[in-house]
Amino acid sequence: MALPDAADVQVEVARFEAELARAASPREAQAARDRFLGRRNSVVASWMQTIASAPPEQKKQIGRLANELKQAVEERWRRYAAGAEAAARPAGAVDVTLPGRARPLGHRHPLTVVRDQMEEIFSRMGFALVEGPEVEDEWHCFDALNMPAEHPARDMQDTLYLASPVAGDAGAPGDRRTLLRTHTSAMQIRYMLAHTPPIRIVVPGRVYRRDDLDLTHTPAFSQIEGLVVGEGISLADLKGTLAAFARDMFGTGSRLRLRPSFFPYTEPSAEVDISCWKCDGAGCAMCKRTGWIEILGCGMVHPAVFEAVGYDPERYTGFAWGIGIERVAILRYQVEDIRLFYENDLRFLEQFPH
Ligand code: 2NL
Repeated sequence: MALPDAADVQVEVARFEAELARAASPREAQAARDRFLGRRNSVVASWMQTIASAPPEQKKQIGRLANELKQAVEERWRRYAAGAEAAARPAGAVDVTLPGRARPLGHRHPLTVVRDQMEEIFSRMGFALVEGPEVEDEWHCFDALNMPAEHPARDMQDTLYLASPVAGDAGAPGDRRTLLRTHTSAMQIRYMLAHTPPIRIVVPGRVYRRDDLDLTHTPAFSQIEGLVVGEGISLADLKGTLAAFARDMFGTGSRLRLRPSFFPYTEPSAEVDISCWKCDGAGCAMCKRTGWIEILGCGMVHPAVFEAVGYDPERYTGFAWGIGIERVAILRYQVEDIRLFYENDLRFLEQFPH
């Protein structure tokens, strides 16, 4: 074969275009492409072969021309294939072979994960899940919970009062100023007013305190409270219930410790520590070298609370507890600033199992 020169590139490209134009089917077009670009017996391949017999000073030039032809033919082929694909598709038709547009997949907030897990544990133990209003009145939030008018928790310094009273809530005597609930206990009062024992409920939800934002405080946070009322319910039932919860929530090796405390609505009252899940009680940074982590407050329901809802305190006893959801999440995930949970920065939120 004669050695190709620059003019031959134009000639061959024109010939390829003509063959594509003549092709009556995709198969014929592909055959034309193979005649120009194929590994064996194609135009480009035969040009490459001439390099071997060419004079040394021309080898480089022929190689360049072969490459130029190859690229020009490939470019024509890409254009032809795109056009053929578009022509085969009716105007306005959707190309169902296109990959879908990926949508970012959302996930639960870490506080929701913790809350869901606690709800699930208690619901498996037979507790009913109850939710109530965040706007409450002083009677349900304080009076009924053995916190009379002069109780310090009712102070404007601690509680967020609303301007207007809620109209016509029957059954609640006394002062009717409205407020943002400071604990979900107000809902347990509503539940007891509407039901007779036995009662086994957990009440999750957002609660409000008049606090400024800092590392450990927010004016709105969430908790889960529990309430059991029946005949013959004892402190042993309280401890057994919370121990079973701790083993499920924090690991089978969890041990429980009750320290005497005080709440107006329980007597006796206790703070509950669980053995540190990091060092198993040996003492580490997580538990501040004590081996124990304070996790919730609890107690036996105060007789005054039963009187407020019309239960006979001689007949019924019960226990209650309250656990902070943020507190558990902070301890579990070792988060140093509670505000991170509310800023909704995905770089923070995506770090946790969801
Ligand atoms: C805490 C722990 C607690 C309760 C909440 C309660 C509810 C009713 C009656 C009696 Cl209706 N008690 N809830 C009891 C003990 C502790 O919360 O650390 N609170 C500040």
